[in-house]
Amino acid sequence: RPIELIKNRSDIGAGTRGADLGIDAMEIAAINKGSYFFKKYPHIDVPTRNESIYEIEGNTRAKHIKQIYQQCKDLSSIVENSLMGGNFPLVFSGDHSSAIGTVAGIRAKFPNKKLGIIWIDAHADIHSPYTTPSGNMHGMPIAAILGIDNTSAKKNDITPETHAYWEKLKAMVDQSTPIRKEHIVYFGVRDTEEEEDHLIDKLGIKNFRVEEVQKRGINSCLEECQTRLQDCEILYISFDVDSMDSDLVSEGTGTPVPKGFLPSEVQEIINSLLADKRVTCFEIVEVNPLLDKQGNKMAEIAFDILEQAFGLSKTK
Ligand code: DIR
Ligand code: MN
Ligand code: MN
Ligand code: MN
Repeated sequence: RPIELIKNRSDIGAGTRGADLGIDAMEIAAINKGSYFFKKYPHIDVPTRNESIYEIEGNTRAKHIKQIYQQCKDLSSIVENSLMGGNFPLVFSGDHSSAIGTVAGIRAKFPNKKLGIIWIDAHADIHSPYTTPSGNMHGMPIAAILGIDNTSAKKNDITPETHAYWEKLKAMVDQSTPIRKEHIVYFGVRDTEEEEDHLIDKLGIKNFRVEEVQKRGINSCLEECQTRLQDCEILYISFDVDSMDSDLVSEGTGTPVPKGFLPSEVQEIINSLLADKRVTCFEIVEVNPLLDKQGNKMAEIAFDILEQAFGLSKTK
């Protein structure tokens, strides 16, 4: 399938501004390397609603939820159309709340196929407005995708508007063939809150921790991942760059976390996963050049990973 680039420049789901600039930072990294990666493939720009950052936000437990809903809806139809056209959508997003839209688009095109999700991230992103410590919606996509919200662990009061939009966000993801909790696999999650730990435990979601991957070896972990996802007909990979070790990637991301993967480890994981023909869509998120302590290093590292994963062949 031919690769189609989708540029979704939105950062309103993160706590710090600037992840929307990550996409252009990666393109600049490519140009500086003399790579034609971004010229080689067709691209679509998703219109952004970042201007809502100037509005007073009443949804303090789900900041910018109205605009994020619309952003995800637009991204969803663009991903759906890309898949309709027989393409492989390679999605560049700002903050990770976008994944609700991406998965909604995949579900819209393939409502009856069993979907597996591989989430490479320092964070579990399984909060809801009821449990979030920050109100930042990039910490919530997995909960929306699974249609769960852990109201039993509820500690936040939310406004009726937040409630209504949260329900709409969950409903955006077609659940005719429900996405199964055992078909979500984390790699590198190491910075979670208690409510998230409870939920991950309760649902039994597998997390390949950094130390496990390093001790057991990448291949053994990937084999287990394969077994866990063997019933799936299609796969989506979501790559949050904060999965990598913050000390090695110059903190060019909104919520850097130490003790993460080396870029080379992430590369090996992604390359092996992409060899699986069931992979239908890939997304990269959370590159924030404004926070980079070493020029544009995070974007350069992220681009190198993508180029090695996708750049060598015209199709995926
Ligand atoms: C934290 C941080 N769990 C929160 N989450 C991040 O605010 O929900 N997710 N950074 O990407
Ligand atoms: Mn353009
Ligand atoms: Mn994330
Ligand atoms: Mn993260």
